[in-house]
Amino acid sequence: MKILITGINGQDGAWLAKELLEQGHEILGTIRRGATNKLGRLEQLGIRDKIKFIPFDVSEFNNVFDTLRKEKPDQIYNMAAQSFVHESFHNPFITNKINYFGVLNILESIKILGLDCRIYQASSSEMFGDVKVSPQTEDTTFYPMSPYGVSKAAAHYAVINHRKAYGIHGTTGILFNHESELRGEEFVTRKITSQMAQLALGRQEPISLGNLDAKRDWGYAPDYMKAAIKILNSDIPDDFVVATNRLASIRDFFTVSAKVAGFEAEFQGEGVDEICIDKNTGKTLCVVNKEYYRPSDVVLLKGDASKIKNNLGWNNTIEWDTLAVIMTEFDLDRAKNPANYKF
Ligand code: G4F
Repeated sequence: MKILITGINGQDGAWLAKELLEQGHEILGTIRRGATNKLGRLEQLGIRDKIKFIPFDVSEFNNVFDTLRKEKPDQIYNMAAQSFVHESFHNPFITNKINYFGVLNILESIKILGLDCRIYQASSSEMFGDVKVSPQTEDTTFYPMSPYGVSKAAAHYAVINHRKAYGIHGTTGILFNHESELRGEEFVTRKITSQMAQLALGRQEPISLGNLDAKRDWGYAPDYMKAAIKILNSDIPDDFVVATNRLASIRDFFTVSAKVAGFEAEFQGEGVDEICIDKNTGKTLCVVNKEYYRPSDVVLLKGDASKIKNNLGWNNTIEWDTLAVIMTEFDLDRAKNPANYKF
């Protein structure tokens, strides 16, 4: 099958491409013009040379329309996004242009061209926002708490609307936070594990973090990309929550990562005065910095993935504590042997 992945150079695009290549598919990957120097994740996975790259901006209708008319893919995974929630408060218009208008461009192109093409949209648990019930399911009401959450909710409904109005095979995966060794270092898990590795190698400057009280349901990105493939290949187009149904705080994740790096984390103080020290040496591992607070934050997210488990036979293999170990071990080795790593 000919499969087009937008945002192929991100964490999810890279893991997804690897899985689909292993299944024998032809992969086209769109990247923004001038971003050819940002293919480190694909190099790290050893798949860069197996992908046909198309310079493309998902927010430009003409780019999308011309590409789909020329390539006529059988399937599209829309992984292109401005995916950093904090950044969306500073750039709400760009966030919506990419995250909402991007998917609308794809849907409208499929409709106008009359393509027989399935689409998977990367929806997000951030749409649930200020949650009133827990765990969240496909039927839980959205209360987005960020311009990112608003843009993803609009995109989610656009897919559902095109499915119902025009019969397009549009599917969505409402993915809860998913992390891996390929996660960007601006996200809290990878920020912790990459900087924890530096602390283990002797760095003195502590890690600066924001809201330590936030709780998330963290899963493993490769597991979640297997879920995305199951969702798109299901004969009835539908929406599915993908989650582990386990909750941990930023402090919990930090504590496990610190242990792997040889520290015993002890949190002291409150609010902006909170710090974390290594109990054995007194070394300061973390301080709180207001700069990383958001104008409004999501307190907790925990998903119930019963629907995808029961209907499509998906299961996660890794939960947050194992994930913290995998990521910290990867970053410790990367810090010691940087020449072995492309990313
Ligand atoms: O790692 P985060 O930046 O992820 P966030 O905001 O939950 O979003 C991620 O998951 C979504 C799924 O729900 C995706 F749709 C989205 O694209 C992205 O992948 O932050 C997690 C929590 C937040 O509550 C944040 O306030 O960690 C808190 N936090 C505390 N200190 C921090 C920091 N987040 C970051 N990025 N950096 C900090 O220093």
